[in-house]
Amino acid sequence: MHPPVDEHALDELLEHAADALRAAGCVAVLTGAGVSAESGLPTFRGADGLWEGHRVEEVATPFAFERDPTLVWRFYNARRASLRSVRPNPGHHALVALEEHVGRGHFALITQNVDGLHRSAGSRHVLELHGSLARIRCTGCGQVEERGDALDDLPRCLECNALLRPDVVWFYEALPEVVWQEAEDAVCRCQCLLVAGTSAIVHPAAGLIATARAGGARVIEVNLATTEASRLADVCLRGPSGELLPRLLKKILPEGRLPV
Ligand code: BV8
Ligand code: ZN
Repeated sequence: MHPPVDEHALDELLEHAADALRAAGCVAVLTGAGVSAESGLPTFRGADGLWEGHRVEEVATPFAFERDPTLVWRFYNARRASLRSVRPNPGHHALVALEEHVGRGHFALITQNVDGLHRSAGSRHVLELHGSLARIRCTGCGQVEERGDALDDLPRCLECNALLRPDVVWFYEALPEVVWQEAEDAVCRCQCLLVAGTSAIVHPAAGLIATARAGGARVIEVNLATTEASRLADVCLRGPSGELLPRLLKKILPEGRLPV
C-alpha cells in the first residue's frame, strides 16, 4: 500500500497541480489500468501481475493467438465477463468534469485501458490507444463490431467463418495509426499533461510523456507509487486516483463543486 500521507504537504501539491491545470489552454490526460483499480479491475503489473495465471505479455500477442486461440479467448472472455459487473469510479467522473471545464477542442483523454470505463463515465474525446475489450474483429474479412455479450471460446465470423479476435492491440502489434496520430498531436499541443494510474512501462504510449515535456508542457502524475513517469513529472500526487482526481477537480471548478 502507499506510504502514510502528510495531509498538508499533499494539499500543497494539489494546489501546484491545480495551478498548472488552470494556466493550461489545452490539457491532455494519459491513463492506465490504475484508474480502473477502484472500480474493481485488477491492474497488469500489480502484486502478482498475473491474469488468470498468465503474464499479459505472454497471452496478449498474435503469436499466442496463433498457437492457442482458445487459451487467448478464455483469457479475454474472463476479462469481458468482469466488465459486466464494474462501473466507473469517482476518478473517471472527475475526468469527465475536467473535460467539460477545459472545453472540447482543448482536451484529450488518451487511455491505454481497454475496459471502456472512461466512455461509460461520459468522457467524450477518448483516444483508446490499445483498443477495446467490447469490440471484436474478424481475422478474415476484417469486420469490426461491438460485442459486449458473452462469446464462446472460438467465436467465428458469421460472414466468412474465419476466427474472430478481440479488437485490442497486442504486444508487437502497431497501434491504430489515426488514434496514435491524434494522441501525439494532443500531447504536442497541450500545456499540461495529467498522467494517472500507469506504470509508464508500455511503449509507445509511455513515450507520450516525454513528448509532452519536450513541448514545454507541465506534467502531473497521480499514482500510488513511483513509476517510470515520476522523473518526468513536475508534480507527483501520491494516492488513489479515485480520491485525488476529485480533490484536484474541486480546486479547479468554480464553487469547488463536482457535478454529481
Ligand atoms: C509495438 C491491450 C511495434 C491488450 C496492451 C523494450 C522497450 C520498449 C518497448 C518494448 C520493449 N520490448 C518490447 C517493446 C514493445 C512493447 C512494450 O512496450 N513492452 C513493454 C512490456 C516493455 N510494446 C508493444 O508491443 C506495442 N507495439 O511496439 O509495436 C510495431 C510497430 C509497427 C509495426 C508493428 C509493430 C503494443 C503495446 C500494447 C500492448 N497492449 N493492452 C490487453 O489489455 O489485453 S498493454 C497493457 O499494458 C494494457 O493496455 C495496459 O494499460 C498497459 C500499460 O499498463 P498500465 O496501464 O500502466 O498498468 P500497470 O498494471 O502496468 O500499472 C498500473 C499503475 O497504476 C501502477 O503504476 C500502479 O501503481 C498504479 N495504480 C494502481 N492502483 C491505483 C494506481 N494509481 C492510482 N490509483 C490507484 N487506485
Ligand atoms: Zn469475417
